[in-house]
Amino acid sequence: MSYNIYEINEDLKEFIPKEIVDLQERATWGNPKRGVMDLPYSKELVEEHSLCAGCPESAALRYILASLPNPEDTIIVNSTGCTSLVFPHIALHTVHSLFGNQNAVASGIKRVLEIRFPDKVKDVVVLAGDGATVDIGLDCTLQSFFRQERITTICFDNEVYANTGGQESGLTVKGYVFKMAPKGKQFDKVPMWQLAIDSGCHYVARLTVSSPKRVEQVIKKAIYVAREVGPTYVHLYTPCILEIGLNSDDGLEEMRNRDKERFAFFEYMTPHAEEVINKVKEECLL
Ligand SMILES: Cc1ncc(C[n+]2csc(CCOP(=O)(O)OP(=O)(O)O)c2C)c(N)n1
Ligand code: SF4
Ligand SMILES: [Mg+2]
Repeated sequence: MSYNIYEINEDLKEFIPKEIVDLQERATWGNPKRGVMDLPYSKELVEEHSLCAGCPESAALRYILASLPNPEDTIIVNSTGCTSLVFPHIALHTVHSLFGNQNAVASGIKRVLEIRFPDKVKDVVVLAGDGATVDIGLDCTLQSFFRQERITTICFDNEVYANTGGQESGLTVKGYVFKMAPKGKQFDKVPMWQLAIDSGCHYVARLTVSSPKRVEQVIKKAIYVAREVGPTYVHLYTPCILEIGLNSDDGLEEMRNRDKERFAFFEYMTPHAEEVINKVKEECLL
């Protein structure tokens, strides 16, 4: 669906599903200044989901979708995991790839779109869990960085394979025990944000999703830099409240606690990325 090519015929409006009419009339299509401040007032690109009540992944998804500068021309590539439960409910182009392959699929899509639509900006954004991004998909993730693909990769790090019932991942904290990892993690958490820097990403950020505005800023920077320069990587802490034994209203406090330690806000950018970010700031798009 595109803001520019999509228009509801007034004569047929009464027969069009309300969801579609709402999107046309109250979504923030075509406004590059859209952001999380629009959430209370405009039509969201996701309204329903089947994640656990209070799951921080759902908040992360809302903030990310509200922050995309160009949603009508954005393609989201997803992988299997809890996040994938949300994708059928998103009013955007999405591709569900085989678990772990998401960065390879996104690379292909980005390249084809550049050939097919040379005069249009098409953003390709990968959204996947820690198991998909770092464990099973690490090869495809890093290779896309090495090749300097102009895509943004966002990792939802809940430090566990949540969707399959609680196996440890490379991003699980040392010593943590899960339902299906009873012996406890034997080695330290893999610092994926550092691997991303070492592998050629031009913008890298690590944060929790406790602050919607901060998530917005990071997502916009990552997307603008990916457009102009090369691969960008955003590492979000989205705790699995179910697996760490928290209640549905405890997610925010858990993230605020981690803001002070292993998920303290961290940002890296190359000089070229900084130039792009400064230009975007001058245009008041950040
Ligand atoms: C090729 C392949 N291998 C394994 C699986 C099984 N599988 C589905 S979801 C999942 C774990 C997902 O973990 P993560 O990426 O961390 O996402 P989360 O569910 O924690 O959000 C696994 C191993 C699969 N669907 N496909
Ligand atoms: S299992 Fe964990 S990560 Fe998955 S939806 Fe529930 S709380 Fe969220
Ligand atoms: Mg996970």
